[in-house]
Amino acid sequence: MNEEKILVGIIMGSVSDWDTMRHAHETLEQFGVVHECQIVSAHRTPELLRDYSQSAEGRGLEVIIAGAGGAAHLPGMAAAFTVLPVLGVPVESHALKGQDSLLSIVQMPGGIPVGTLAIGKAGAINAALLAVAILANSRPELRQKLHAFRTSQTEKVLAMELPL
Ligand code: RP5
Repeated sequence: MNEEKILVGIIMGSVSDWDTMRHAHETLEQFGVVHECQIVSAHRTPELLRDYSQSAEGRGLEVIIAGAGGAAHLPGMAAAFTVLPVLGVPVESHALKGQDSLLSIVQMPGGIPVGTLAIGKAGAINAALLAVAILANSRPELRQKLHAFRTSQTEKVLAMELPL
């Protein structure tokens, strides 16, 4: 892509979420999507969360990916402050293996949507792929890259051999 403006914001509640959320970052890198990564905690930096989410649209962001663990309010609160699409990634918690994160993120009351992905690495990768798909609606070169990505995945699976 030739665009230099930041299109996607990846936010997470703690540095401890990075091991999961870096997969969203790496996937966006793979597609050449300009993005930013930042720690924004719903519980510990609520004002920052409000400022970040309220200013995102004006700054030109088109998608927010928010990852959090435990009582994971971050994606829902971000969505409360913006009409941009918010994709929520439940980070795997120690106590409940991320099921608490998943349930905190997924069960939004009707009216404020959060697109909830799978727990952990798969969710982070798919959040980025969904962000690319959203951006690709108005960017043919990104659409092309998505087609190429799918083709390459298909070829890899067709080339797989079982260790018999
Ligand atoms: C949440 O609490 C974060 O998203 C993180 O997943 C979890 C634990 O945070 P730390 O105690 O590791 O900072 O706010």
